[in-house]
Amino acid sequence: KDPYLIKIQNCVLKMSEGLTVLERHEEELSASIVRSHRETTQYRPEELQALRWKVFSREEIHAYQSKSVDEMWQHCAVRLTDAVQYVVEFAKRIPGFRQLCQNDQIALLKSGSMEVVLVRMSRMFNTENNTVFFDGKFAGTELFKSLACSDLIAAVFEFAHNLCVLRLTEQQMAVFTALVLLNAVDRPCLEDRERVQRARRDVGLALSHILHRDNQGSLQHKLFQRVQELESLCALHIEKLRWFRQLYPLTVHSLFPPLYKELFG
Ligand code: CLR
Repeated sequence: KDPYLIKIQNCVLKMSEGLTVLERHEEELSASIVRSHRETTQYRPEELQALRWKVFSREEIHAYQSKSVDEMWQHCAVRLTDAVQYVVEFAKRIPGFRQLCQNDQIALLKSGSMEVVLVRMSRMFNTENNTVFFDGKFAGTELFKSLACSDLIAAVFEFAHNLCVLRLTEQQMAVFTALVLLNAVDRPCLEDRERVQRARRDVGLALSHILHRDNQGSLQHKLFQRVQELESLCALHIEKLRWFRQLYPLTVHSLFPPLYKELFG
């Protein structure tokens, strides 16, 4: 009965207990995020798979291309806002986001909601013909011609393509998008930065936990690279919006969805 041995044993016991408690916490957090993701995505992966044969015809593409610039912008702003609305619903169901004050929730959504829409876009992407599910059918970049921002469209499609080939599981996608949403900790306007930081750390741990459990630890680095691209894509989106607003102030003022203007305007 060596008292030291007993002490060491107790210590080891405590440590292993602590580890499982932490892991259990991560499992619970990811499970909750996955549930929120599933409840707030319009289409399940198998539904999207079944819709793949639906592509726009030449005539339909032509109809989109014949719209005026402001008409097409308004149309896309409405579609984009629909997608953003699902992301807002997703955010509200994430433990750690829910508990933040309203000011910080809005600050995070301003930078993160477009980023999450773009990550989610990769679920709707078909790499075989480089099309995305938009307005009920699969559309290529040419359909967006009358937006007159082909550089943004090309960059957004390339991003979706590069993310799509990583073949994330729905669980990985869910936790990754939660992390993207909580990522803006260096924004100056946050009231309770520490709380946001804590939430981000928890979700980050949950992500690396599931990636390692899936034996896909190498994905972590690839996902971080994608996060940097997201930031420049969103900056480009805001820049294009400024340009458009200068040309068509009234369209933005009276025809764009209020939520779109609140988040990006
Ligand atoms: C994202 C996934 C959604 C469906 C959807 C709807 C609108 C699409 C969006 C996706 C991706 C980004 C998109 C947008 C319409 C316009 C926008 C292609 C596919 C591009 C980036 C242009 C931004 C400028 C507009 C505000 C005019 O489930």
